[in-house]
Order: sequence, then C-alpha cells, then structure tokens
Amino acid sequence: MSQGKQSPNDTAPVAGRRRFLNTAALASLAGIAACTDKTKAASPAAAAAPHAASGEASATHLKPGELDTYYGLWSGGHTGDMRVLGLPSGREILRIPCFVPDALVGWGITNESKKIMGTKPDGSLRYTVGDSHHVHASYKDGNYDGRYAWINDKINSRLARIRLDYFVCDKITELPNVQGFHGIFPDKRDPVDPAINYTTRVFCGAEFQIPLPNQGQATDKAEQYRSMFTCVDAETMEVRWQVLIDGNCDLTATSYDGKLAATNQYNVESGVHFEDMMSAERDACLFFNIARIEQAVKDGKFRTIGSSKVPVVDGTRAANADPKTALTAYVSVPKNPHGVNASPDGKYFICAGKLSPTGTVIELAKVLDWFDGKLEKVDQAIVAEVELGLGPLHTAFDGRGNGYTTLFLDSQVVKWNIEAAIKFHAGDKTAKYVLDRIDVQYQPGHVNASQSETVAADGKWLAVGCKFSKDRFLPVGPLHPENEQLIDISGEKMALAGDHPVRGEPHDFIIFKRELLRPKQVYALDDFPLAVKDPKESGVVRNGRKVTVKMTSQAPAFSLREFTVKKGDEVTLILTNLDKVEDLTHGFAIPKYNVNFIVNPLETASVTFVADQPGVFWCYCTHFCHALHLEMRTRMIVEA
Ligand code: CUK
Ligand code: CUA
Ligand code: CA
Repeated sequence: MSQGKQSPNDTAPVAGRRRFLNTAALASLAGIAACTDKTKAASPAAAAAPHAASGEASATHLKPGELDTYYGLWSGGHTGDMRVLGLPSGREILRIPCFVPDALVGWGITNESKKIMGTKPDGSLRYTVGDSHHVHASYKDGNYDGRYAWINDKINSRLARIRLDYFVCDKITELPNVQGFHGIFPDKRDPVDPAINYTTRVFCGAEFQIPLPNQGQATDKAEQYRSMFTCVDAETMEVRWQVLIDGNCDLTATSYDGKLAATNQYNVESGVHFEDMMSAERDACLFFNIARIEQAVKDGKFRTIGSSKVPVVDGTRAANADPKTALTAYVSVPKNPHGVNASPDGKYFICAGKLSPTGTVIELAKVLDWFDGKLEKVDQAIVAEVELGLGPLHTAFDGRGNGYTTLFLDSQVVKWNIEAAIKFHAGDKTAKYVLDRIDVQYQPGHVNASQSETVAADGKWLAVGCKFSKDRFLPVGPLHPENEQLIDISGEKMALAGDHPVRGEPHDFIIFKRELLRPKQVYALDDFPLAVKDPKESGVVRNGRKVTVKMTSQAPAFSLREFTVKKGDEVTLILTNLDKVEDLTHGFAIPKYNVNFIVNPLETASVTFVADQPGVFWCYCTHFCHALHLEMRTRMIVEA
C-alpha cells in the first residue's frame, strides 16, 4: 500500500489528493482515518520492520539505575495535569496537578492548592475540570532557563505556571472575555530593551469567538462574535493586555528577537456553524507587533470590555491597514491551517495546512519589512507554500535546516528541508525538499524534537503524539492509550525507536537536555508562612468555633498522639513535615472527612473542614515512609 508514500516532491503526484479537502471531505475525516488505519493495522510489524532492523531502537533502552538524558514536559489533556517524562526511555516520572484535583498529593484538598486553583465564596473549588494542550517553558538567550513552564486550560481559559525548581504549579490566571484559550507561547526576549534577554510575557490565543461582552444576548450574527489574543505577565501572572482581532486564534509562536508573535487562524470567516468555518479559500497567520501594541497601551489607545480592567487594543483588519501604524498583520495561508512553529534559526514561522496538504513558510524579516513600509503586500512574506502530504498539523526542527511535520491523515511524519522548499517555491523544480517519510502508529497530532524551538535544537530525538494506538498495546477494553512514539532523527533517515502508551490525552510537549534543570528535592521551611517549625509548637488553639490544630511529622510519628475538637467546630489543621531527608514524604488522611494530602520534606500544608461527625477518627499516614509507617497515626476526637 503506497498511499502514504506519494508526495509532491519525491514521487509523481496522485491526482485528486493534491486538492484541498472540502467541507464534505472534512466531515468524513473520521471515516478516512478509520480506513487508513485498516490498511496499516493489517501489518503493523511490516511498517516498523525496516527501522527495527537498523538497531537504533536499543538506544532508548536504559539499564536499571541509568538516568535519562532529556526531560520531556507533556500536557495531560483533559486530565488537566502536566506530565514529566524521562527520554529516551519514555518513563513517566511525575504528574504535576494544575487545573484538576489530584488524589496523590491532595491538590484541591489543601488550602494552599485551593488558593491557587481558585474557590467560590463558600470555599469550594471554582472548577474541577480542565483540558490542557500546550506546554512551553521560559527562555533566556533563546534556550530554556529552567525557571518556569506554562500550560493552558482550554475549557475555562486558564493559564497555569509551573515552578521548575520544585515541579509544582504556583499560579493560575483566568483570562477575561475569551473562550477556548488554546495556543500559548512565552516571548524569548524584549522587543525594545536589549538587556531583557529572557521571557517576560506569555501570549495566549483564544480559539472560540464569543459575543463581547458575553451577557446572554442570543445571536447567530457572525460579526458579533469576537476572539482576542492575550498577553500575560510571566512574573506576576496578571493579564497585561488583549488584542481584539478578526477571525480566531489556534496555535501561537514567538520570534527569537521578541518583536513578533503570531497565531494561525482557521476561522477568518468568524463562522458560528461548522460549515461556515470552511467557506473561505484561505485563512491567515496573524502577526502581532509587540512593541507597537505595548506602546498603544502606554498611550492609552485602548478600551475595556465588561467588568474587566484589562486594556484591549484594536487589532482588526480595518483598523490596521496602514503598515506604518499597524499593530497586526494578516498573512494569508491556505484554508483551515493548524500549528505555527518557529524555526530555530530565527528566520521563519511555519504554518501546517491541515485541510491543505501544504506547509507555508513565512519569512519574519519580510513581515518586519511590511511593518516598516518596505514591503508592498504582507503576503509577499510567504517564501514557500509546498506540498507535504495529507493533513499536516505540527512541525518540529532538528537545527540542521529541516522540518518534521506530522501528517494526520497519512499517519506519517515527513522530513523536509526548508531552504530547498523555498528554492522549489521560487521556481527551481529540481530542488528536492522532501527528504524522508516514516509511518507512525497512528494519526499523529503534535510532534516535537529535542530542543526543537530553541537556538540549541540538537536533532537527536523526535517524539510524536499519536492520537490512536489501535493494536500497539495489550487490549484493555474500549479506552485506548495514546501512543507517544520516539524517533531517532540523528541520521539521514528517521528510525522508529519506541512506543510509549500514555494516559489520554496529551497534545503538545517539549523535550530538553537534563542539564538545563537543577530541581530542588527538599523544600525550605521558610517557603511556607504557616510552617510549624518546632514540634513544641504543636497543639490545639481555639478561637470561638474556629480551631487551629498545629502538628509536625517526623518518621514514624506525628507530633500529636491525639487532638480533641467539638462537633460543629471549623477546624484548620496545619501539618509541617520536619523530615528533611530526600524522598521522605508523609501523607495525612482523616477517615469520613474527605481529607487526604501529602507533605514532602520540609513542606507545610493545611486543610480546613467542619467537624460535623462526632466520634474517634484515626488519622493516618498514607505515604509509605518507614518500617513503622502503619503505626504512624494520630487520633482525632470529635466530642458530641
Ligand atoms: S492542538 Cu492537539 S494535536 Cu490543541 Cu496543539 Cu494540534
Ligand atoms: Cu509517614 Cu507513612
Ligand atoms: Ca476557515
């Protein structure tokens, strides 16, 4: 079956497959996918055989006790967490809860985590669901600096920040007046201040258009639906500004000079209904001139929307026709694109075609020329629009001038040379830009390479997030894991090196060298204002019906053997783990009270609950810590 092998550039084109998919074809996308799968599923071994034979696969197998050489930060999809994988082994090392409660650590149970997640006036969690898609980390001098990572929540339009010293979420910001917050990307330096060579902003695109302000006016009129592009301050996590735009936002990319951010748009039509979103022949890659937007905000050229105080500048087409003053530029790309990625040489943004079998290469210097009035039409910044295969979604880079684009419908990754594609587009039909193709199992979404979107792209490993795993793992009923495949890209030919099942449903991920992080494995007592620093401070303090219980843990005992409260008391229990040995975590569970959380070495956590059930309750350590772990208990007595 050679269906996946055809390409514009490496073999003769096959009639009919070179055209853009129309609406009807898109509606039956699932059907196409299923049928492609069957042909592949018939001989999965055959697909992998040529590469397995190369012997490369052994490079991913670590001996017991050996450490991985790369960190991978994976989004957890609708589990609302971030996963940490070691690569090349593919071992999952940690899940970092962000948007959704987590039973292991007590995320959403402790007061500290609830404060980060956000609560309603009654103290309960504002949201208990999430949908994280994109993970990116902070930069310095074009490479990751190990300070922060960010992750989006599409459902409730929240941005979470992860501290990469402790691998915990420390702040969550909800974006005002948007829905379907999808793409994120941190800037890589400041557009005007050369001294600021690190991330200070995170850009967030909103995929859905909504009536603004969204106050219940029923409307089907497309022109009343709007989307915005949002800038969040990397340090304070406050929303700095928003740009009202035509069309919508999907993915986000930033330039290495800090001057440009961009989002690909699949709904320039502002369609409210499914078919409407595919009516236009071309959509856009929308560029933002960061320095000009910040200047406009400084100059007070903004409005606010509804109860939000965030400055909103006008980025619509009509208001930005004059390049000399424009805040935005709409570069036209084939209809319904997906993914925009920045090449590590800093020169290009690449949009994947999705409904079009193409990759579009946009030269950033030319976009800047347009803003300077030196280029007549901004579409002249397109330096290549070349055929790659069916259903291109995302592109990664090896630092040697090649892009690796996932082809969702072809179930492949295509390796292509960007400069050759530019030559081909310019008329040199001998320029061979497609260098290799590899079958993946199956239907890949995101792809990323080690260090891909940094100046230090090293072209070693490529991970591919396959949306369907079908027959690749032992059957476990209807719900299949995703298949994160690892491909060795160090040679001319890509070589499949491993399959890794992951719990649904990661989208995006980044992979970087382990040397870039220096995580701390023990907290500092002073990081926690409520810390009980000495076991002698333990005890029960009553203030009317409010009771504070202070306690410490040191294996294998809690500092209080028992504590007594009265029925109806509002109890706040503060627990500090005074063990400072690496890996010595304790748990604290109260039966019938829905309380269970952990305290890591020198961490303090607290919970608040109403003691509404009288009786004796054995609070116990849930985290195996010591030979006498089972004996590690304290008694809560709730007097009637
Ligand atoms: S999206 Cu999921 S495969 Cu949310 Cu980045 Cu493209
Ligand atoms: Cu402490 Cu188990
Ligand atoms: Ca469209």
